[in-house]
Amino acid sequence: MLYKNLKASAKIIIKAKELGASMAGWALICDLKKAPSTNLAPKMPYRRDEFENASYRMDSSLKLKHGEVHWTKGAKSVLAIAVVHPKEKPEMDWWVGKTNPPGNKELINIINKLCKWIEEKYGYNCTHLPYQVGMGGLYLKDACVLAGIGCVGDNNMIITPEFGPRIRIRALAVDVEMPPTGPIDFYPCKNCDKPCRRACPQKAMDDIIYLPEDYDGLTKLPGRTGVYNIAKCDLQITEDVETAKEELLEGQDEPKKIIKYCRRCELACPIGAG
Ligand code: B12
Repeated sequence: MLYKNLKASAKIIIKAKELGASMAGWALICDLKKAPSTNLAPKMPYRRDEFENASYRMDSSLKLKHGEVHWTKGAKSVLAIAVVHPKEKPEMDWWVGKTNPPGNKELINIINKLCKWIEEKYGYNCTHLPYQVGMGGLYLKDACVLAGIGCVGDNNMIITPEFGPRIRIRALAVDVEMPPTGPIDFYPCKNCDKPCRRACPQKAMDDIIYLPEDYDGLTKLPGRTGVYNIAKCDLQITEDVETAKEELLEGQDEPKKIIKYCRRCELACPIGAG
């Protein structure tokens, strides 16, 4: 069954790269249903009220509970794609008003084109998954691990062998089973002295705040060992919004507020930094 789609799965990965993806890989929905974030997120205590109506918007028609994933009807596999966000191109991540940052637009564009191509070439039902879990998306980092794109590093981000954590991710789902392309045997943080954790201005990775005994014995916890504190990290995100300054960007007539979200834990990682 899985073998049957081997050729198509490889060709779709090649096409994703032709369209601009830096990396791409397949994960099975049945594996994602058992993955750490899917199971831990609904049990996590912290969610700022604003999460529901601001950046953590929920689609009320989906009637999802906190942290719950909406599994697209009939979907069997997910293609996770990653686009590199190098340190030298910080603007890929900048938010000007509510306009999607250029990097996000690039990902959306690739997935849109890829969905069209897959449907025309193979006749599979293809769903462009939203970014927000509450809007019908899924936990993209777990998808990346299962798809072999990288591992969850000690900064709680996906670390890839080539680009380190400096990637952004998006995904599509298809209604056929594709052979999974991961996980891979890669974990570069073991002997690293963790500049990522020291770089955090909110000290969001200094203490263990999740324990396996509080989470049904789950050993794959935020920041790998339970150290990643969302509330503290989110304080920085809020501060970044509040302190955003007006700048005149190329091609614009007047200065606009640009939100440059903190990336210190990401940029401090030596993997793939060149
Ligand atoms: C909500 C959210 C946030 C929130 C809360 C973060 C959080 N961790 O919950 C806030 C606003 C604080 C945030 C911050 C950031 N985010 Co954010 N965020 C998301 C979002 C929408 C959902 C994440 C989520 O809720 N995860 C669920 C919680 C329960 O799990 P978790 O803390 O991530 O921990 C899990 C993993 O570590 C995993 N895990 C641990 N070990 C192992 C081992 C294995 C084998 C597996 C499978 C899994 C696994 O299990 C843990 C749960 O048990 C995703 C997009 C998406 N749809 O997935 C982007 C996303 C994760 N964020 C991203 C980024 C870039 C950031 C920031 C750098 C900010 C920025 N400049 O954009 C920081 C980095 C924070 C950090 N060090 O983790 C990228 C990550 C890219 C990458 N290389 O990993 C994503 C994928 C978005 C994208 N478009 O690419 N984010």
